[in-house]
Amino acid sequence: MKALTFSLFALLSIASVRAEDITVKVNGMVCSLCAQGIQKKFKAISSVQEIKVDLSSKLVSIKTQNANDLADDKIKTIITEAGYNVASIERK
Ligand SMILES: [Cu+2]
Repeated sequence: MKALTFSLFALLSIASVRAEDITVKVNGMVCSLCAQGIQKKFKAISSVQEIKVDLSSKLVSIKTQNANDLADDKIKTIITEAGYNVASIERK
């Protein structure tokens, strides 16, 4: 029983420190300047390890250091203040 409890604890610890991939679908991005502006805003956040913007699929891919580093609300605020709209947010 002790061993099981320990394994569960170990698993949970790993889960909480693992990197997270967030895919945000953004409406309104039309050119590379839009993409660069969004990239810049997310690069300024210390927990963001990688940020990629794909204009043709309208997807912004963000990799954070830990799961839950970047809340949906925060993502929506950044995108909305930059002048675009969040269509969906997916995490894995
Ligand atoms: Cu643009």
